[in-house]
Amino acid sequence: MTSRRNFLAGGGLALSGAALVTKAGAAAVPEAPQQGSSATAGPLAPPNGRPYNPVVTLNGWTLPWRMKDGVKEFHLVAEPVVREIAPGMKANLWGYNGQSPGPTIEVVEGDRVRIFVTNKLPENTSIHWHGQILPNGMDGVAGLTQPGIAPGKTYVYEFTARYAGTFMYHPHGDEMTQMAMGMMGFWVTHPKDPRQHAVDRDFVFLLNAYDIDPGNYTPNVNTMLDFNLWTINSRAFPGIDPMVVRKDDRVRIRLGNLTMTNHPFHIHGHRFEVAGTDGGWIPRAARWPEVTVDIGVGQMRAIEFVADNPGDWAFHCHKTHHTMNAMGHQVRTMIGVDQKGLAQKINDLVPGYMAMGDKGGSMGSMRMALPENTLPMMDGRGPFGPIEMGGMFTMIKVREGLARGDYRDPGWYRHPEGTVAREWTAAAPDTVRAPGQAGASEAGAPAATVRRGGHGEHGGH
Ligand SMILES: [Cu+2]
Repeated sequence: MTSRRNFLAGGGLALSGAALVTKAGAAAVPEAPQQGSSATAGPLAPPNGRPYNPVVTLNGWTLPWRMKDGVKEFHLVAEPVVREIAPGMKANLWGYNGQSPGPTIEVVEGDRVRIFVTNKLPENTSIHWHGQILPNGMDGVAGLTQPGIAPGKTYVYEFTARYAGTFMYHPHGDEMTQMAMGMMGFWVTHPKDPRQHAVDRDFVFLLNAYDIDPGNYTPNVNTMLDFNLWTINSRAFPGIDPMVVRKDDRVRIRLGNLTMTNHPFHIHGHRFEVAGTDGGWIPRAARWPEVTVDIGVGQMRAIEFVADNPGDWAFHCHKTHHTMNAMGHQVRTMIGVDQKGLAQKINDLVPGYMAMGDKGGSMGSMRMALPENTLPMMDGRGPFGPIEMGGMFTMIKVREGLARGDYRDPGWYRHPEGTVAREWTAAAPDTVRAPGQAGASEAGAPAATVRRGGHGEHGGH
């Protein structure tokens, strides 16, 4: 309980699971708990029902339920929310129960589940339970299996969670708009036997993306591919918490992709196995090792590894534009272009103009005033300077001796003596061409490598 209290200190969880039961026990519709904090809430130990090993939602939380006549009752409220994407930028989104994404729903295989959905949006909505095998009329496709839920109305969905696995929920009503505005959530159905697939730490998050021009607060919902904020649970690094794990913990990370492109997620310092797909768990003998897993549009993946290598390890989408925050994609490449005079002239017309780097875009050398409500392309600071990734990036912090259930940020890794890459200060040897390579001079001296005063210098011949 101590670690859970630590998590919620400063958080905005209005109701605990216990309060939910006592306050709303007699009401027809259970109360809808709200979450205002974007901190990672600790695992929600199940207060009743079958036992399971709870997950941790990165920069999110799990929705409490009440048990009524053997049925798990949840209440989701679709509503406008304000989500801080990262310190310095907020977005007007649509979500559930105070946040986007909505809270994670956790149930156990075989559970009877009843979900009340209240619509506080200005237009019709519905909820599709992505990946669940359920009666057709509970599938949540507006117009096909039910009428849209009109503003102010509450609908109820009821089905049995039949298969253990990793799932999502999202609207199938004006979905282009509603998903671009952040309407989505994670769903985990745990196995009946909590010893099955048991891990020490089980993280979940959704991949999502927004297009919000600097100075604006509302996403452009017509954008199809050229998003400028690639996010994990509607957070961009450095707004994303690290995944803290104890050395030798068995770790699971479950990811769902509700963007309009694929995301190849890459881990540093560890190999993992792809353990679960959209269809459920992969038998042990059929799992395959990877250091990158591609998560296609609309897909879910669960990866597992033993965190046996201490350190602060990057975990990120490998599309290089996806580890940037708000960036313009129409900027011309200026590498190698001398802009000295040009920047001065433009500065006379546009005060504060910064020429794009003629040596590359490394942020260490680029600082400029930002417009209101946007993020620098890369903004995190590490122990060695600016961290040159943003967006869909976070870290896995592997440490010895953490307590079970302790997810507090342990600070930066302290490297053992002699284990950090360092500057080489002794003389470097001359560059030598590979033998037989075209362009090598007859004398065998390097032809393309210009050394001052050496054979290749032009002057004096
Ligand atoms: Cu990506």
